[in-house]
Amino acid sequence: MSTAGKVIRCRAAVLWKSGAPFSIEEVEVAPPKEKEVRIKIVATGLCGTEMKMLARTDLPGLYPIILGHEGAGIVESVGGGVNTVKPGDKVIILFLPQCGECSSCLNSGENYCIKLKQSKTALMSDGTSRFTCKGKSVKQFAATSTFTEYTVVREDSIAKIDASAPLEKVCLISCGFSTGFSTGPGKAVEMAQVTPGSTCAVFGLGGVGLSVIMGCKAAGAARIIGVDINKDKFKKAEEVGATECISPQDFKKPIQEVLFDMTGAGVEFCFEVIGNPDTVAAAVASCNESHGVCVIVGLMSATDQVRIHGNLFFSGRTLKGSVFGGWKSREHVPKLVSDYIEKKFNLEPLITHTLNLDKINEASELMKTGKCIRCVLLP
Ligand code: COD
Ligand code: ZN
Repeated sequence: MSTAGKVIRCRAAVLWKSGAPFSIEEVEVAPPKEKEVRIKIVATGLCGTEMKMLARTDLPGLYPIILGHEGAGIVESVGGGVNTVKPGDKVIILFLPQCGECSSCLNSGENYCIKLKQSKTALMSDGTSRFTCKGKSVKQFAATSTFTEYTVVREDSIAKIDASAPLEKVCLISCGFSTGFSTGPGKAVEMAQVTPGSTCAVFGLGGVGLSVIMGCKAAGAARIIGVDINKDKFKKAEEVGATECISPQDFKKPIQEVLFDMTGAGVEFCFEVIGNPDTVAAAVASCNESHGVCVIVGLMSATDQVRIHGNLFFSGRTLKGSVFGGWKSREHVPKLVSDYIEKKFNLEPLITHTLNLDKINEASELMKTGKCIRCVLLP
């Protein structure tokens, strides 16, 4: 029997308050409105960003909320005016929309769609969430929410993908993989333009950092140095392309000096994939004085300030930011999925655990203790 137009009751992982564990609840998911799509989530990854959200205590107005933004699923029904997907289509959820109308969407070299800025509140706190639980409206994280059997998102926040795509793998293209892997040659948008034969360093060897390493390798970098305080991450980093890995805790000197000792002139491309102001400062200082490029991938907290000596830029270093690896989400994600199907890159090394959604607290413990790269949850 069709569920289109009806409220769906299903399971979801609800966070009721700061510091509380996820609670598996029965929730109601309203039908999609104009330009919205209801999706049956098939697979969703637990990303480092969720771990940061779980650790936050400064947002009392955030709860109750359903987290999760890295997901893939199948369209269940569509609201009025939706014409790019239909029920049964396989889709990837996009925390970064592509509205096609804002100045970023209209600029071929940019991807920061204005709707991302707006979605920090939309579908979260202004009564536009499609979820309720125990009579209360439940907020949607990043206008997505994937830790649930069904969700509702805007049409501009999904990408239709190849019908043969294995959703339990390509769900990583929804966030972690694409946020890191953008440095390959010939891409429309590249965040650092890594050159063949170059020397790179990647600070932070989680799922996103490992994807950066894969990108540097694909771009032909000769040397890729992984930096992490958790040495358990080194083996996997080397498996996906790091030529060597170091821990700042093994040295008395600051890590930037260690990197200068190792390379002679500093690294040419450096990626900060942690979201920590101190490692951002160290990453910039690790770069080649003249042409070194440092890209910040990690998100810092709202109050973080980065302290960098101004003279570091005198000789020509560049510091820049990036979101979703510079990809235009709706446009480039289907192609990334096809490239995965054609075995142009691997997602398997990133997926260390696959668990039922009911085990989400176990998954979050694995992330917290650094034992897991990506845990894919199956609702
Ligand atoms: N020095 C070295 N390594 C460190 C340090 C430190 N001081 N602190 C932590 N690390 C290491 C950890 O041991 C871990 O291995 C790694 O850094 C972080 O990895 P994860 O697994 O926690 O996180 P990822 O890879 O899933 O995500 C990392 C991000 C930085 C991308 C994420 O936390 C983030 O900031 N996301 C927001 C930015 C963004 O674009 N997000 C897209 C939507 S998520
Ligand atoms: Zn993410």
